[in-house]
Amino acid sequence: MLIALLVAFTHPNPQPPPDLPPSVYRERREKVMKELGGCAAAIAAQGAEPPGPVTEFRQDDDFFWLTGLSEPKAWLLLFPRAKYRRQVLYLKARDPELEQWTGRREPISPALKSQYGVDYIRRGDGGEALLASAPPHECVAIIAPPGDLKDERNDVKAVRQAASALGLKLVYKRDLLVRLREAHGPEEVALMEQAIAATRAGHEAAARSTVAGASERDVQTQMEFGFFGAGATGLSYGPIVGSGENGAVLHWGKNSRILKDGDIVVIDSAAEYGRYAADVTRTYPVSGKFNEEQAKVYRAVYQAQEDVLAAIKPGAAMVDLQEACEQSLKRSGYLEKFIHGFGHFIGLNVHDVGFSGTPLPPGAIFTVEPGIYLPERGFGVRIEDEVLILPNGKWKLLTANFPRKLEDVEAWVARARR
Ligand SMILES: [Mn+2]
Repeated sequence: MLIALLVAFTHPNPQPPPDLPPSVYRERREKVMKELGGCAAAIAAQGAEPPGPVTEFRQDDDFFWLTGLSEPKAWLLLFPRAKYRRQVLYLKARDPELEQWTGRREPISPALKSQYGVDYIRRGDGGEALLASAPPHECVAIIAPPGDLKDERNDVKAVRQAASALGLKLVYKRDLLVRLREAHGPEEVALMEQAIAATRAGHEAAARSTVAGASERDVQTQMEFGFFGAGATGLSYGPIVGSGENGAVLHWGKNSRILKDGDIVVIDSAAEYGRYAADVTRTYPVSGKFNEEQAKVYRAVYQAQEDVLAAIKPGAAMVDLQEACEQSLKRSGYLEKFIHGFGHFIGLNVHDVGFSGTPLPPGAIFTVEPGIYLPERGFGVRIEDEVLILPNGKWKLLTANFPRKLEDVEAWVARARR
C-alpha cells in the first residue's frame, strides 16, 4: 500500500496564471468613461492592509476590475474631457524600509505607466488631484457602489468636496460598476474555466478520500492538494466538508468529524485562479452508494437544479430562477427544508455583484445550488454548479464535466477509489 502510494506520487508543477493585459483594464475604464456623460470621476482602492505579518494584500474587487492593481491607498481618476491625461493613477509613496519586509515596489516610470495602461501615473492623494484637474469638466461623478448606509468611503467624500469647492454638478452613477462587472468578458470566462478545472481535480480527490475512518480535515487537505496541484492560485472561500449531520449545517467550517460508513458528505469547496472564484458543491456517499432515503432527497435536489436550468430563457432574471427552484421543491415536498437562495453571481468574488431583478445579460455567471437539510435525519444534500449566460437567452453549464446525476456520482466515487 505504502509503496503504491509512493509510486503514484508526482509532484505537481503548476504555472503562475497570466495577468490580463493592460489593454483589458484600459478598455474597461473606457467603458466606464463612456457612461459618465462627460463628468470627471475618482475611485479609491478600498482593500485594507493585511492584519498579519504574512497575509497577502487583497485588493477590493471594483478597484481590481478597473486597474489590476494590488496595492492599498491607490486612486484612479477618470477625465473624459481631458486631451491627454484621461486615465490617471495615483499610488501611495514608497517606503524603502517597509519594502525590506513586504517586497520591492516599482518606481514611477514610463514602464510602470504602460504596465497599468494609464495615461499618467503619480504618487499622492487622488482626492487632491481631482480638485486640481476637474475644472474643465462641468460635473463630477460618484461611481463607487454604495457600501452601507453611512457611506463614509474616502472617494465619495472627496468627489462631494470637489463638487462643492469647484461649484460643479454632482452626478450619481453608483450602479455602473455592478452593471459592467455583471457581464463578464471572454478573458474573465477563460480564467473562471481554469478555476473550475482546478476545482474538479480537488473534487476528484474528495470522491477518493471520503471513506470511513477519514476525518473531514483529511478530505479537505486532499482536496486542497488537488486544487493547487492543478494550478489553483488560492481558495475561493473556506472549505466546507460536512459529513453526516454536519451536512445539514450550511456553513460548517470545523471539518473535525470522522466519516462513518453510511454517511453522505456535503463538500462545498473550490479553487481560485488569477483572482477569479469557482464555487462547486457535491454530496458523496462514504459507502459508495446512497441509501434509499438519501437517494430520494438527492433526486429532489437534482430535479430542482434541472427545473432552474429549464427556466433560463431570454429575459429571465435571478428572481425568476429563485421562484422556479422553490416551485420544484414544493412539488417534491421539501420546500421547508430549503433555507437559502437558489444561487448567486460569481466572478472576482465568490458572492459577486449583479442585479437580481433585471434580465440576466450575456456574460453573467451564477451558481445553481439547491439543497435539502434534514438535521433530524442526520444528513443534508446540496448540489452546486455554475452557469454562464450566452447571447439570445442560451446558457452553458461551466461545470458540465463534474458528475451530477446520482448514478454518475456513484460511478465517479467507485472509479476514484479503484
Ligand atoms: Mn455558493
